[in-house]
Amino acid sequence: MDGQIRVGMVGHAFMGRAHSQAWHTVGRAFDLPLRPVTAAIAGRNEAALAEAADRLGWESTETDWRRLVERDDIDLVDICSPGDTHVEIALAALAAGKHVLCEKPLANTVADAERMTVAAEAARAQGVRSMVGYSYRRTPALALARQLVADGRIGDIRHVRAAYLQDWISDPEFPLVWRLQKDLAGSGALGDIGSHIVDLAQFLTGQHITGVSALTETFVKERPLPSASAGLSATGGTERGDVTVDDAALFLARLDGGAVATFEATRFALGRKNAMRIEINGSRGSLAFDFESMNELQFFDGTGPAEDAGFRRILATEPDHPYLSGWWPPGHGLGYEHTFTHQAKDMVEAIAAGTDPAPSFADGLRVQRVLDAVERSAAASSTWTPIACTAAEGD
Ligand code: SOE
Repeated sequence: MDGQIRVGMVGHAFMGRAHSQAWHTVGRAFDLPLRPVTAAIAGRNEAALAEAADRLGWESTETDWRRLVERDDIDLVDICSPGDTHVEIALAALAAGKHVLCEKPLANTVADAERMTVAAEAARAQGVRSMVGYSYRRTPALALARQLVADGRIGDIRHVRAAYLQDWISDPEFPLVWRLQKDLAGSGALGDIGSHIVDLAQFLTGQHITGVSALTETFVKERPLPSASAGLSATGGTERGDVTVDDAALFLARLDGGAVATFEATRFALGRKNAMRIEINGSRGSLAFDFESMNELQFFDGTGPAEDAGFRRILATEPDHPYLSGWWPPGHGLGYEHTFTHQAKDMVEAIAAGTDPAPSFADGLRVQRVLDAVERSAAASSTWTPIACTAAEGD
């Protein structure tokens, strides 16, 4: 690769923007063994693609991702397109000997995730590396939390309590974007944001989810189509379409190390913008985190004297904290985009070292199995216990 790693990215919406920022920034923040080059960007609409390439800083464009994957001057394919496209692009890229970074969730189904994992493991034998983009693991405060758990600082894990709360689709007139269509997104809040907290719970505890009991709900059953929502059609009405995904997913889980867990994912929590929260209670202490205060980790050390016990705030901005060597003096803080920069750093370093970056496609498949189990549990009514009330109690 003559000191470079040439990236070809598919997609240029929100994730395309975040990944572009990361590829441009990572070499300025960290000393890397290979210099990332934003060589090509692929998208379907030529005009929008040209504007994105200019704004996001990509050297060339392809209106067909297949040509991007086949180019000899591309070393790594970065998949930032909707979930239904992941499997086909990843399989083609791996077969072409390209390293692959794929946005989350890995796929829209377990079957597709299995195919991607088999292909990734076969390509690995040829030195091809692959990773799935659960970027929140690379928040310094959460990487620190993982270290504290692994070091036994909170003892045996009893509880995991995770919630990912947003509110960007609480307006019933918000259009029927791809994240609200099952054939494109695979699921709703469950796969879009629930996948993050499933991955994090397993990453932070080092334990795997072995079973779930779940319920899901769709609050708004139909929405204006994106094209119609831009204005009224000739008849004065707007075309509308059915929402085919969950608006909220809540589930209980057991982990293989003995912990019990609760998960909640919704995009209807009015006032919560990107409140990805996780708390871990152990036999010797607890950890708590809220992404809306992403530089901070709350730590309760249960081994100290009672009179001055309490949660203390760790400001994860010290040079020794994970990833901080590349950034600013203590207290200056990082943001959402830096988790993607750290993701790019770890991917480039793994490729240069010939090691396997994490989370792997196999890790992504484990998350996919949990998402699938949640949907099957929610569809079954076997564990649901309705409460019958008398007239006197009010129905
Ligand atoms: C929308 O809910 C979204 O953009 C997710 O798709 C991302 O994975 C998350 O990082 C932010 O919110």
